[in-house]
Amino acid sequence: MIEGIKELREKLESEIKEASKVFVIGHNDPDIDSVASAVALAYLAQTYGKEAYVVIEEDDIKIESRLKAVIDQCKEPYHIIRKRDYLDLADKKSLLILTDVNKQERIRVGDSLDRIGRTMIIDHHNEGETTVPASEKYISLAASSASEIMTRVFLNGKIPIPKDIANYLLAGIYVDSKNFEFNTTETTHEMRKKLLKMGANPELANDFLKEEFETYCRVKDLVINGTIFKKYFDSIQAPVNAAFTLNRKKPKQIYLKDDLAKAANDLISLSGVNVGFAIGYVEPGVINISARSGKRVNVEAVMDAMGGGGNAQLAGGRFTTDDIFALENELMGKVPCGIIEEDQDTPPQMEKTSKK
Ligand SMILES: [Mn+2]
Repeated sequence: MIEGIKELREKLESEIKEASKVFVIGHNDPDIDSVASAVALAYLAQTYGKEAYVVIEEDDIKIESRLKAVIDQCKEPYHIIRKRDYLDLADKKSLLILTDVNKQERIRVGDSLDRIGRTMIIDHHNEGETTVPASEKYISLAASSASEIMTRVFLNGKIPIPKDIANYLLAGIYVDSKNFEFNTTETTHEMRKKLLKMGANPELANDFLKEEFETYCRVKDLVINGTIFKKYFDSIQAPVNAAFTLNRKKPKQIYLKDDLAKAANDLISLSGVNVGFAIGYVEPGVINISARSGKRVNVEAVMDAMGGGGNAQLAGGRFTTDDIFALENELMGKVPCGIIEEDQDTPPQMEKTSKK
């Protein structure tokens, strides 16, 4: 494990210079922190004279508008490519850098890691069983963001940061720290000041925060206006209360998959709700269901019966259909598949908490 920023900068320099090409990847469902730190790394590799690429394999529709604008602006100067290009271009002498992520299932090229020779990780998230084996890694849980780490790398190397990248890094810090409320240290503020002095635009960062607010409103609106409750009586057991959310006024409305996950989380946080489902189109003709439950319903069993999957408390599925109400009806019929019998002598299920 790399300990300090100076060592990180030196390892980056030597690893990049040794490599034939450099590929950078952030986590699935990109956010401004993963994108900003990734383009900053691609730029760093360019300054060392290396061919560098950022792999972003997301359908445009799943990316929010401001982030999409950033990705579009970065496409040419920082060589944003798709996974298939990575598969074409990568070789055994290539270096892959993971930024803002360290787990195999959270990156699009997780199944094709044998294509490259060496791997580096730069992250601010906990490691786990599926952390990608890396030649070098720097993981700082104290850092607000991968953007903060990358800002420090540039400053440590006295490498000038282009204005556009300074803008993105500042936005990455704003969003990941939720406007300096979370994981914020003196260093976070120091990096903010340095980026502002370099001419970074705080308005762009604010736009991203505004987008967070818009997402919040979109999700709350869906939950407030689209939720109905249904009780399931299971013989002598206490009733199971299920909540179903979908946009009943504009059923064809397209949502981000993440919106539905957030809505389902909201439902299960309501007192008295044992299981919650958020249902919405993620593209025309394709519906996503996000399911969450407490201890009385196994949503894996419910979603399994629907043709989806997951675990006992967090599950979901993707369905090709144009009839959201028919799908909801079918789902309502499948809820009993997951109701856990009270009087069985089975040990209580382990509560699985799952964080994005
Ligand atoms: Mn981050």
